[in-house]
Amino acid sequence: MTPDSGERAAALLSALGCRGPAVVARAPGRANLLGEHTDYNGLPVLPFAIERDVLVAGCAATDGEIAVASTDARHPPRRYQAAGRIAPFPAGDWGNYAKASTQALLDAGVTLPPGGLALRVDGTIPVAAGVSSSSALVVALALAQLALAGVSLDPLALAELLARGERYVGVLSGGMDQAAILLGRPGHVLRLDFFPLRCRPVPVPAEAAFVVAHSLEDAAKSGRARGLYNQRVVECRLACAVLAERLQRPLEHLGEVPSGDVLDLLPDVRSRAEVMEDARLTDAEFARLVPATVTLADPDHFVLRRRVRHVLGEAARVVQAERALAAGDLPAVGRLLDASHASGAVDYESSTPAADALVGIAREGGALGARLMGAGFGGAVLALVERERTDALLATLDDRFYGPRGTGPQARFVAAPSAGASVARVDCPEGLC
Ligand code: NG1
Repeated sequence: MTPDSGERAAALLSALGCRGPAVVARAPGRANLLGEHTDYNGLPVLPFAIERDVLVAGCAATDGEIAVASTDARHPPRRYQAAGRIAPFPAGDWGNYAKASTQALLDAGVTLPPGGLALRVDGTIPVAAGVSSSSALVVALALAQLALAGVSLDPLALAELLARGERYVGVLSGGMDQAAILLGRPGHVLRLDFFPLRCRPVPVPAEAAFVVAHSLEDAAKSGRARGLYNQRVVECRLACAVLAERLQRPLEHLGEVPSGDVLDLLPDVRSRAEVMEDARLTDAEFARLVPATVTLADPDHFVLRRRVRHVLGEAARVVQAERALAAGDLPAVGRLLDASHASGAVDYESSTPAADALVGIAREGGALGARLMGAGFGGAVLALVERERTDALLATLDDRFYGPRGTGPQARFVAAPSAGASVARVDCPEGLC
């Protein structure tokens, strides 16, 4: 728990008015030093948990339903039954994140209390900013439900379970966020590898500091960003299928592509019919890679070569950054951040003019490197800066980016690598039991 979270937890418990034992779960947001759009390709990332968090207080109910409420007025109360296949609320409804967490636990065979649960949420993570407020919500809700069910799961297994579970909301997400949130460690970034999930904490040199700066354009997965993100995921899957055909070997994801120059084997832009022919896919095989139920930005236009160039280059940058951190070479890490941003902007087309401008200002303001973080299409930039130059960087961002746009300092903050999620039992909230 952070210093302010005790008070926030007390307020949540008081609003719930639990008459028996209660729990409080905390899940932080995450930043990502390097490794964007690599996780779902089975390639590594270097994220860290931040101090901003989601708290969920909960206790048993008696009406047989899960009731979820939030201190955020944009998130009205929601109720649902926790049994079988839970039908989603309309797309974009915040309650689907709660249903996603419950469905994941049911799918894993967890038995939830039959009388239902009352859950109340409070968060300090900026929403739709690429710092994983949605995954923090899913993780905190899952930890609260598990604790109320008296079940504890291994964090790696839980991270994989919730990564799959979050796809309930219609996004083909990878596993970086849930793992970073559950496994975060103060003073460290996490080298995560996937399929299966593995985690290696990497110490961050003491003189390094990180600034998260919002581009002032939301990257809402409940809106436009969902189709753009899903499009990138299926483009990678289709590129992988084309490579499997060209190399005449089975490939499940781009992480299995043998080293060497494979880019020349890929066409750049393909229609659905062309890519099916290139990869010799049947309708059923295409539907497995590109499920008809997910929203895409453009279902008949797939960019292949440039997407793979970003993904493979980004994975190499993660490996180089881990080495540079171990050597204490922060300027080298900064250069890798800059290269990541350029690759995301040009090859992955996931940046925006506002994010490009913010990255440029951050560098001119003394950052060693800066890049758009998370899925992109809006959201926040991460800047790496020498600790002693942090205030100067913040002042430059305020003067040159936020001031002219009429926004105060709330849009940017210093993010320290912090502890991962936790859950505590409160045996007698406010002496009510
Ligand atoms: P954000 O920006 O937190 O939505 C998304 C995915 C990650 C990863 C990054 C891109 C979800 C929940 N998370 O992160 O798995 O693929 O984009 O690196 O969709």
